[in-house]
Amino acid sequence: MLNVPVLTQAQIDSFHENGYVFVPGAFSPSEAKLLDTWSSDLATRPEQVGAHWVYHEESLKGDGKQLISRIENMTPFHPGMKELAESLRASIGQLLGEEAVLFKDKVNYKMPGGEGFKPHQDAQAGWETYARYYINAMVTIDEANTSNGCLEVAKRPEQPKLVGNEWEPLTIEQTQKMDFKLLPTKPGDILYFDAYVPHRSEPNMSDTIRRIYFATYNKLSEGDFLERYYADKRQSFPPDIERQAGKEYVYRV
Ligand SMILES: O=C(O)CCC(=O)C(=O)O
Ligand SMILES: [Fe+2]
Repeated sequence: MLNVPVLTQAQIDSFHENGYVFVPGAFSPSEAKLLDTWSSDLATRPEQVGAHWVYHEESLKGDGKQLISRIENMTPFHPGMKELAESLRASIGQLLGEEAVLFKDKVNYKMPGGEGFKPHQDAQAGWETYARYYINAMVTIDEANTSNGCLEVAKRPEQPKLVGNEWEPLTIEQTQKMDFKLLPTKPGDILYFDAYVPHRSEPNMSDTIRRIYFATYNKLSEGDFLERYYADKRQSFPPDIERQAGKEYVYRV
């Protein structure tokens, strides 16, 4: 069983001031080990239509290796991952000031040779079509550091709003005044951040895997969008095994 993290008032206040709050060691080493086991289990399961969604990428190391870049839509298929998403819901509710509901969940595997992420706000990925506001819980599975592409976070606009366009990363002009800070993290650490916090990360050119779990929640009072979100995404950016030959699918944000 995973513990249910509970935030202090100081952590809640800090989140409201900055749009994010970092909670080191929120899960114990033995809980972090469970997340490691569950993510490895998912990565070795056969890929099937109608199960969790697996996306691949070609290694940047030039060896032609096909890597798992991420696995999404896990909670209906994996009781452990469902428990993880559920265990974070209460603390997200503390930050939202009301009951939270899961919007989407994924593990970014960022294997050796895995690509980084261009600077963006998560809400740029079309999220405003569904609810008005979201908070992510980012749980570190493997140590993330400067050599394997840990997250980097910049200050968000005072009011939560988009500073860039939907469906494209932030531009050089939009990021030139931003100060991205490296956030090396350890297994079991949680970063809570809202959908307007600019962030990015470097590719992983090291020899160690860097898996991080991301679960995104919105206010239950705005609606439960998980099924609709994945139904829409299945049309525009389906998992690799559901893709039509000859059709091009482009990852946008
Ligand atoms: O895994 C990372 O380094 C960042 C991922 C991210 O920002 C995203 O998936 O939206
Ligand atoms: Fe992101």
